[in-house]
Amino acid sequence: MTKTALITGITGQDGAYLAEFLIKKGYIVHGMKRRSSLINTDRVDHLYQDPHVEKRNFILHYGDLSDSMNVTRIIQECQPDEIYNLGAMSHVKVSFDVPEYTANTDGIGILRILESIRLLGMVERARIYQASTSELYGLVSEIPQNERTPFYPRSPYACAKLYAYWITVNYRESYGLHASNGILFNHESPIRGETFVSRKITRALARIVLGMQDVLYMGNLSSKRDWGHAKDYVKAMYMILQQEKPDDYVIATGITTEVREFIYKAFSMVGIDLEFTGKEENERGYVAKINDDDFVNSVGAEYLGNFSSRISINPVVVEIDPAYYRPTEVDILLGDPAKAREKLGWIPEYDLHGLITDMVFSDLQLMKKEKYLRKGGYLTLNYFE
Ligand code: NAP
Ligand code: G4F
Repeated sequence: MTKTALITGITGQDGAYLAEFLIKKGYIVHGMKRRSSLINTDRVDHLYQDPHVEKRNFILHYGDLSDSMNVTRIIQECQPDEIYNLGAMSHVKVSFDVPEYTANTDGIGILRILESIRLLGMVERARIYQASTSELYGLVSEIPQNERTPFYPRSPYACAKLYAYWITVNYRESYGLHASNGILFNHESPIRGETFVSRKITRALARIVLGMQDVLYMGNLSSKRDWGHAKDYVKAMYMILQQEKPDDYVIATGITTEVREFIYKAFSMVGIDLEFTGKEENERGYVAKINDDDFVNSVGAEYLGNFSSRISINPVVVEIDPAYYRPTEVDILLGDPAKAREKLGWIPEYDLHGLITDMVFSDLQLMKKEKYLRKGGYLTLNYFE
């Protein structure tokens, strides 16, 4: 029997990888996409099928998690066996700017899905995945964090996700819905949004070595995150919904790394040794050494001369801009994925080195293309914050 899945947030990082993964498994995938003034389906364009094709396995519907009737109608039309609720205003810093919108989408969005399932009499049919987050742990009460660690949210985003977590548990306990939370720690990829820290770093690194940017401006370099690869994490989402009983799972690598260290590792991929001096707002990262062979092999011989001469004048490539600090910070996240390993059999394929390699080389390729287009006189987009 062909299964049908509905993914909210299909145009996002996880939505795109999950759609690809489920289609390979033979699913018919429906996705909710928002209307935007510019087309925003870049991440899923390779899955797009012309609406005139018969028996499509990838179908997009206009929708928004803040619109109850729209959510109910889409579910009624698709009759999904599995619903993955990935749609969210997912940027923690931005949630301080748009707290009410964040609460509506990230908090109440899942309630609209859960209620629709009840109203449509689909309790026995549809399984539901809620994209919960390690941000719930916030001001952590223990290290590492597992499924029993208390929550202490530190942002409007995390507060909204706290409601979403508990309403998912409540509908499971009240009405017997097959509804589960994946408490996912940070996961990144070459298609990560440009303003999350990992992608901001790998994009800036590529631009700096190619001579398109001088300095990377950062916020808090000392916070620590448990970073994995999004490709591994969407597999966990699928595995969670294949379990006979619904439950909640931590998905993480079990290793935590400072933002500063992430930057150091990314630059070392292209033969650049960084050193950091100074404290807090006066901290700077500068190029201490260029390993020419590694630079040439990874970036290209034609870029070495220009980069070396720029660095000889000013070696500083990382500076602090307090505008990127958050009103309340989450200092350390480190997940314990033992339950997922034992019950789901989930084991990630990528480690941090593999993740950073994937991102750095993808952004180098992307920026070389941009540079080439600019040289040819074509307009390219910036994607800055
Ligand atoms: P993302 O790249 O920011 O994608 C978010 C998706 O949600 C996009 O498709 C976005 O549409 C959509 N969306 C935003 N507001 C919406 C609304 N009002 N109605 C319907 N859709 C809406 O996020 P991600 O990294 O893929 O994360 C997926 C989910 O996992 C999110 O819920 C996030 O909070 C959660 N999560 C992420 C991580 C992580 O490290 N990546 C960790 C834990 C949990 P547009 O493309 O139109 O903006
Ligand atoms: O990459 P970030 O913006 O991710 P954050 O805040 O951890 O949230 C992400 O992971 C959560 C899971 O734990 C998801 F639920 C959420 O949706 C999102 O995907 O920031 C990571 C760290 C923070 O401590 C931040 O203060 O990096 C620090 N940071 C330092 N400088 C910066 C910057 N973050 C960003 N975005 N930009 C900076 O310039």
